[in-house]
Amino acid sequence: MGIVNVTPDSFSDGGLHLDPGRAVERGMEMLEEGADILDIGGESTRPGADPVPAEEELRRILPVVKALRAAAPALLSVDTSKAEVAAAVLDEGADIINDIDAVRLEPRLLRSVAEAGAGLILMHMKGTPRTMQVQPHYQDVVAEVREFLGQRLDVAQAYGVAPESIVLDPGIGFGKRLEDNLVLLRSLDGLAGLGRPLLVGVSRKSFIGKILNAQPQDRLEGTIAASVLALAGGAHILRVHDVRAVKRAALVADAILAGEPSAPPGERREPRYAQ
Ligand code: HH2
Repeated sequence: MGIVNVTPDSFSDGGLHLDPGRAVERGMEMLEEGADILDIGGESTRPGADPVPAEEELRRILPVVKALRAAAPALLSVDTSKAEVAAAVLDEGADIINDIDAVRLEPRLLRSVAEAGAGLILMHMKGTPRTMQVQPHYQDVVAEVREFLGQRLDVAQAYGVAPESIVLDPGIGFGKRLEDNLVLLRSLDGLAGLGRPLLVGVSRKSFIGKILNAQPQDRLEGTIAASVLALAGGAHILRVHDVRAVKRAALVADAILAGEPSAPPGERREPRYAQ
């Protein structure tokens, strides 16, 4: 999954794709690099980020969703927690809603997803982007994340979202200390019992910066290491900025894990969980 942030303030690529033309260009480039899904976002979720009103979020992303829908047969995901935004992008043909809030604030978002027969990503976060890094603390981070995601999975299904449309995400970097992120990445099998595919987003995140003492633009090797280990641990979807590099690493990792080479970039293949 390639990240297209149409924001002025995202932590690693803020402002780069705020112009809709640039965002579409980068999305198309990521598809050529081997992305199977594009995740389009109009609000930064970095720690301490200010919320963006729905109108502004839509102003940023709608032209991008429309243009990519017209130009590309790829799966389009939209990173939003707002029901109004989700309804509007689903009307424009978006395939997936990626909600970092796991639909705690706006459960009516679930009705739109269910009606559209769309995909849904439910992510674990402790608190909100504003508060999440203020002294997060867990007794047992894997158990807490598993319980939270299990509950949100039940709620989504109660609203009529088909279980096979749902992907779960431990929310690396969202209300977690360095050690919590490391434990989660080491223990993805602890979430396998929920029976849904896992998405993992480590790309350029600050836990890598802390280990390497490196700025976001200088975290590629760390991103690749964490992504490959996530794959080996059972992740099905990797959400990344650097599609070309991670895709190539993932193809080699996948071939080792599966015992046979998988399709190179550009050739679509069935997701592993569908086989
Ligand atoms: N991480 C970010 C945003 N959305 N969605 C899911 N499902 N999982 C993630 O790990 C995740 C996410 C943060 O990364 P980025 O989009 O690069 O930064 P920003 O939120 O500052 O735009």
